[in-house]
Amino acid sequence: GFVLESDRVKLSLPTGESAEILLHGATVISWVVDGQEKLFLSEKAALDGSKPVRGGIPLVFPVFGKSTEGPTAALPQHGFARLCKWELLGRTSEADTAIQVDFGLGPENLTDDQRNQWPYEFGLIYSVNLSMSSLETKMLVRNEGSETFDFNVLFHTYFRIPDINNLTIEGLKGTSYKCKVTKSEAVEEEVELPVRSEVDRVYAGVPNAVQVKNGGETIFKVGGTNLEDIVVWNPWEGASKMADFGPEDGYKNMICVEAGAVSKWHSLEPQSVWEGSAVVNI
Ligand code: TA6
Repeated sequence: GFVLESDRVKLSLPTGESAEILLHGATVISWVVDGQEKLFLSEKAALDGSKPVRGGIPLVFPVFGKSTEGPTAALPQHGFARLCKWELLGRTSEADTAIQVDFGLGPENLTDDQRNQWPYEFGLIYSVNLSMSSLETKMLVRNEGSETFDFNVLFHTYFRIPDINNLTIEGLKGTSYKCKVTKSEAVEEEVELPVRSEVDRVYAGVPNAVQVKNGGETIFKVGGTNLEDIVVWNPWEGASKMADFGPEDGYKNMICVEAGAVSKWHSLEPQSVWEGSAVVNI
């Protein structure tokens, strides 16, 4: 099923799975499988468009983090995609086992300030595909201008998990990463990476799908196409310093495992298209 409300789209399958996407940021804020919510959404998250959503799957484009130089330096952290109201393009397919909805964003949807901050002619098409045991998010970036531009893309996915103290992440061993907490670089040594304190790492060039495990059992498998990097983030007790993070100990029930193209710039020539997708399997 497909229901359009004033500020969101609701998708559902006859077998009970569902997803909810706000037009604000085209942010997926809910994904339910087997009656269970799979995404973490802060109880203090602003859903009215006044700020990016703290939880769900905010979209990062055209810059990951905050640039201090270059063509994205004027943009706020993580760019504008998560701040804008997207256009609903419609449902592109619907069957008993899967349903897809597409959203679009271009310069016409930006404020004058945002257009001045990043003055390129671009077109984004964001597709969310709900199936019985997976959620696929796909971004198509088109350069509609006459100047080459550089960009990052990332699906900033907040997973809901039973307990951070039982969590491990498999699939990162041998991959080099940059750690923002310790401001260092290293190669991952752990087959199963535990998260028992604040973590904020960009793993560059992750070869295969990554598994998020609870007590040794895989609860999410994160794979994709053309998204070479994985960011792992948990703010730990630092969550209490974020005005929109709640409950205060909610960090115990979330982990961000974010598929993206962020460790280097992707360059897109005029009239070219780039496409990347992330698939999360239960
Ligand atoms: O993806 C990790 C990260 O870039 C962290 O450095 C952390 O700050 C987080 O995103 C949240 O950023 P936000 O701008 O949503 O507060």
